Amino acid sequence: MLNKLTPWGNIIAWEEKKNEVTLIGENENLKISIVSDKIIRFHFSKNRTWKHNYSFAIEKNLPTKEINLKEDTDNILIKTEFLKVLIRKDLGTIEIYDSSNNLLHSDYKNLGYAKYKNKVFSFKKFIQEEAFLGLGEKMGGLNKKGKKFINWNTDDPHHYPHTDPLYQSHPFFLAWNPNYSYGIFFDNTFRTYFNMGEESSEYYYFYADNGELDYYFIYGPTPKEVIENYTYLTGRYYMPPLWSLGYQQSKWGYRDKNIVMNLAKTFREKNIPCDVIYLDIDYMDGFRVFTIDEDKFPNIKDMIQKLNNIGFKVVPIVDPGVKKDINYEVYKEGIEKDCFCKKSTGEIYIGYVWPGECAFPDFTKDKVRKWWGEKQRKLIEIGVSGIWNDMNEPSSFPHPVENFSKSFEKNNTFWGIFADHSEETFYEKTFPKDVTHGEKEEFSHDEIHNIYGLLMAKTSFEGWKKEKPNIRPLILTRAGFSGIQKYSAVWTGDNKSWWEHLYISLPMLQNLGISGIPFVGADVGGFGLDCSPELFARWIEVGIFYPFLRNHSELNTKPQEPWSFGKEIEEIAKKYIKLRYKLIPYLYSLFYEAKEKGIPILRSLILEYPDDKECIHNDDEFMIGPNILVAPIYKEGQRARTVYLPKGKWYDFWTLKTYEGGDYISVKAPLDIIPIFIKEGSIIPMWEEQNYIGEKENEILEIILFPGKGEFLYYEDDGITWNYEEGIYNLINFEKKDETLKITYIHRGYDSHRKKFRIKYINKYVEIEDNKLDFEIHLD
Ligand code: MIG
Repeated sequence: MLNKLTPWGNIIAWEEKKNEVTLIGENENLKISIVSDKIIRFHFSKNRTWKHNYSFAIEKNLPTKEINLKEDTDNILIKTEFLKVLIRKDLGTIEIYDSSNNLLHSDYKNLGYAKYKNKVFSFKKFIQEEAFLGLGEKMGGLNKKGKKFINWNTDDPHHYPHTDPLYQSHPFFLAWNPNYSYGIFFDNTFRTYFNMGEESSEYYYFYADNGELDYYFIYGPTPKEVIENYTYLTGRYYMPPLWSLGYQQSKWGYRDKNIVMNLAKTFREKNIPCDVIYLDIDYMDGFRVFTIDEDKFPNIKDMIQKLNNIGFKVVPIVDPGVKKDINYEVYKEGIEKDCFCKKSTGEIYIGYVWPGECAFPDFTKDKVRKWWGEKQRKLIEIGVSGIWNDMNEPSSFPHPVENFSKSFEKNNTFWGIFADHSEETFYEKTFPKDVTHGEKEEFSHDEIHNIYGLLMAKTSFEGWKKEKPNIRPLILTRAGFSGIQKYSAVWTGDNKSWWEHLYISLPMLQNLGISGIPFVGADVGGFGLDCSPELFARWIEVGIFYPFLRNHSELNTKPQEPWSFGKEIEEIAKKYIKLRYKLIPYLYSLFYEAKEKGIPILRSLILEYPDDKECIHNDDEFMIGPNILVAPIYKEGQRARTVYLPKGKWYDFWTLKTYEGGDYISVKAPLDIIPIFIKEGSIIPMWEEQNYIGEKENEILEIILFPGKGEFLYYEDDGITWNYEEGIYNLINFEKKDETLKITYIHRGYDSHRKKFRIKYINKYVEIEDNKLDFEIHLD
């Protein structure tokens, strides 16, 4: 195949203008700009022009730095504080070195940029790439080396080990070895392909079906710094509303008011904490978006008010498909205002989703985003606290859904077409190829497809902000693209109640985190099929560590609420959900780090121990922040497991037994125990248990200390408003030396309910009033 490609050729000349170097190649040109001393952009022309001088993922104007360039007979050399980019004139090969002249990254021969018809390629030579991480939401383990992937947002409910693609596209990977990490963000929204050594042991490559070769080389050297730099480009998540860190309950089939009210009452009667109840498509009138089925949900505003009164928030689903029904206001308006996607012939594209024939909003248009945002008012007025965006790949069936679901139930054949990826299959479950987007039909669906979900989530978020400027929403989305984290939380779609899917959530969420998305979760208990009692117990044990914690399941599956599996499992679920609520101050502080630096809450061990190879191989463990290591049980009947503990001392969370890390240990795990280990020197802020956020004033913040030295940055704000953006928050640094604890306000802007710290250290409590600014206490 390689010989079919046209390389960009040798370099003939170069010119520099406004912090941008243009290298004139034999066949194409390359613009290089320096975003920072660690981020370099390479943007190649296509047919000697650059049409794609915009980005859907990077929404800010990137500053560029002055370029330090030197030329000799053979090479062009560009230097930043940390990097040297060397371009060989004869072949156009790009090599990147660190400041001590170690080769970090290199093009493969002259194929750093090559073209074949509309496709643009970049081939890279294997240097020391021992692992590839990131790439968003993919099946398979943590390390993507030796595998290949396609990015084309797809509603595929199977999630088999080889299923690809799924709902999200993140053309970003992090290349790791024990000495350094770097990342590449390929800023191209067309179908993109990543072959990470599946074809060759000499090279790996990525390409796109169309668009331009525009990518950013992102240096670490640590994995965390790569993520920080990547999210500097694509953006970071805001502080989530505090209640969204609570337990959330959902099911397709909560189909009337009584069911919902009884559900809420049961949580409170059983004293099982819960903050959110979801309304799936059942609440709508004939699946018409922004309507309510008044028969099943009479006076829904009152229902939501009653739920709010007992501590529940309500989040409804919003799908993009608008039922084709001229008597239906949203459809009528959409037609009048020219809001729907069209075919190249100019007629409105009609597909099939739950409501039957549907038109789909074109979120690339400003006026459509504004219109759809305003439509949300209807939901906001009845008192919802967030918006759940589904089907936004966009998913659209080629024939009516009734037929579709029948054939699906019978033999699954329809979905099977995704087993092979011939060109046509890409369009079987979404818009056809000839749909266009944009004010002047300037975009093909091929270009917009992967960002449809991103634009919808942006619309939901921005629409919300206009309607309720000072209340943070929970926006949840199934589809997304790089940068989705600016707007939304992400759940991993239609998994099944399989042990394999409990396992797969572990590397999948780690890689989503590495891809810049901190607020992630999989449906606890599994969406499709019936969950067994044991599987539910094991899933909730790990689920309380998912940043986004939601139990959700499909219509007509067996009940999956925490009490549906008998008393023993109910007690286990209760114990763990309560533990989740105790950990919320810790989790919320980690969200501050995510907001500031993009560092995920749920972390691959490699983020904390970047030079420890063993961490790459143990993707069935993860860390929550820097202190808590979780080693889930994900096999039926399993009552013990081996755990890899990185170097240092560790404490068993349950028994406080000490372990020396840097080795594998074996631990028992009876049904009600998930192995959890705490790093020496850890400082973990906790609240007392509560049934929902805000039930208690939390006047006491417990600070749990473990022997050894450590530090933790604690964050707090009102958990509701955007006032933190004006400095209304507190940041408190806890620093533990061997026998002293130093407490320092880094920022004091919020008058919290907290009156005391209760320091817990080896079975001893010390209570201190929080009325002095900085102080140090002696623990002995
Ligand atoms: O075609 O709204 O992933 O969470 O319950 C199925 C019904 C549509 C898919 C979502 C799932 C949701 C379901 N939806």
